[in-house]
Amino acid sequence: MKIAVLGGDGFVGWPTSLHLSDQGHEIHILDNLSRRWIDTELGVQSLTPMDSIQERTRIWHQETGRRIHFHLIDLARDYEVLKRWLSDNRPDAIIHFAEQRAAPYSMKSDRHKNYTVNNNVNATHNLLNALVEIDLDAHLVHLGTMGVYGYSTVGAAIPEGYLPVGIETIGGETVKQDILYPANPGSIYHMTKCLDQLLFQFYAKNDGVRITDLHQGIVWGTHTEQTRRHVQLINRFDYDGDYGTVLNRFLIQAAIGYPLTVHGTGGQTRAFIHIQDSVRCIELALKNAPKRGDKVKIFNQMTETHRVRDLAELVANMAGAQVAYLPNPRKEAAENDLVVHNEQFLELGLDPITLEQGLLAEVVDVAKKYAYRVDRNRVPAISAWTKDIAATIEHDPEGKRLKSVS
Ligand code: USQ
Repeated sequence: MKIAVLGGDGFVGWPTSLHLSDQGHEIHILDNLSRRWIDTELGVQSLTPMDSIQERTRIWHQETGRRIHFHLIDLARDYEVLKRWLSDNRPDAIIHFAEQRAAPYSMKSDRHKNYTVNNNVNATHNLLNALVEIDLDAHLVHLGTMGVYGYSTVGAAIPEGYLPVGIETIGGETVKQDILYPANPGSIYHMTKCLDQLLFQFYAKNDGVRITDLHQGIVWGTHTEQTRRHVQLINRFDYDGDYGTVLNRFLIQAAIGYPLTVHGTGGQTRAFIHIQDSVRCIELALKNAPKRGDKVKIFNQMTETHRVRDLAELVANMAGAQVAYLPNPRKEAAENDLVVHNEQFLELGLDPITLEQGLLAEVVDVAKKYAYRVDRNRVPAISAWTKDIAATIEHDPEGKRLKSVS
C-alpha cells in the first residue's frame, strides 16, 4: 500500500512509519515538525538524541534499502498544499497523528489553548474536506484517545466507542440506537479529540469516508523492533512536565534519582499500552478497514489499566526510588476505577505486551544512558488546569511541594 503518515516525525508516528516500511509499504511522512519547535519553545529536548527527519530516513535507507519520503506540510494551515499533495499522490491509506497531543501543554495559557484547538481541529477538518473534494477513497486511520470517555466507568465497562441505548418514543415504545459514548474531556487537548469524533461521524455519514478511530491509552516504552536497529533510528523520549507521560516519567525519574512525581493521592486509574503494541494495532487497523458507507470503526487501543500510585510503587521497588505525593496541577478525579472493553484488537490477533520487569528495566537503562541530557528543572509538571490551582502552585515553590516521601 501507499501510506501517508501525517505526523510521522512524532513519538508514535516515527516507529509506525518504520514498522510499516519494514513490511514493504510505500511510506510518505507529512509533518510540519511542530513538535521539534515546541521543544525549542519550552527549552527542553528529547531524552534520547534525535536526528533530523532527513537524517533518520537516510539511515533507514542505509540499513534496509527502503525509502521513507518526507514532505514538509502544515495540515492545519496549508489546505491547498495538502489537497494538491493528496491529489497528486493518491495514497491508499492515511494515518493521522498530526495533532498537538499533550494535555498539560494545551492548558498552559490562553495562547496554548487556542493553538491546540486551531491546530487539531483544522488539521482534521482540512484532511476530511480534501478527501471529499478530490474523490479520494483512502482509509483514514486516526489516533484518538481513551480520554474522550473520561475515566469513570460508573460501574460498567467502557465500550469500544458506541453505547447501545433505548430511547422511549412519544408512543411509549423503546427504540434502540448505538450512540457515541458520551464525551467527557478532561483537558483542552482531550476536547479536540472529542470534536474530531463529530467530524468523523459527519463525514462518514455524509460522504462515505472510510474512517477508523483508535482510542489509545497512555503509551509507555521507547524502543520498537525497528528503532533498535540503529542508534540514529532511536525514538524520541519525553520526560518534561508537559510532554512526558506518567509511566515513562516515573522510569526516567527513577533513573536520575528524582522522587517519583505522583499527583495527589495517585488514585487515578488510566489505560496503558506499550509502544510496540501501539504500532501493531495500527497495522491491524489498516488490514481491517471499514467499507464505504459504514459508520466510523472505533477500537480501544489499550492493553491494561493501572492506578498511578501502584505504578509508582512498582517502579520505586524495582529501581530503588522514592515516591513524592504532590499537589495535583490538574482538575481530575482523585480516585477512579476504570474497566475497558478491548476485545476487537485481541480478536484480530494482538498478543499484548504487559508491564513486566524486563521491559521496565530496559527503559530505565535507556534513561540512565542519556541521563546527562536531562534538565532537572524541567521535570516538575507546572501547567495548572485553573487559575486557582495555578495560584496554589506558584505560592508553593517546587522544593516545598513534596507532601510526603515514602
Ligand atoms: N500524572 C502523575 N504524575 C506525573 C504525570 C502524570 O501523577 O508526573 C498523572 C496525571 O495527573 C494523570 C495521569 O497521571 O492523572 C496520566 O497523565 P499522563 O500525562 O500520563 O497522560 P495524559 O495527560 O492523559 O495524556 C497522555 C498522552 C495523550 C493521550 C493520553 C491517553 O499525552 O496524548 O491521549 O495519554 S489517556 O490518558 O488514556 O487519555
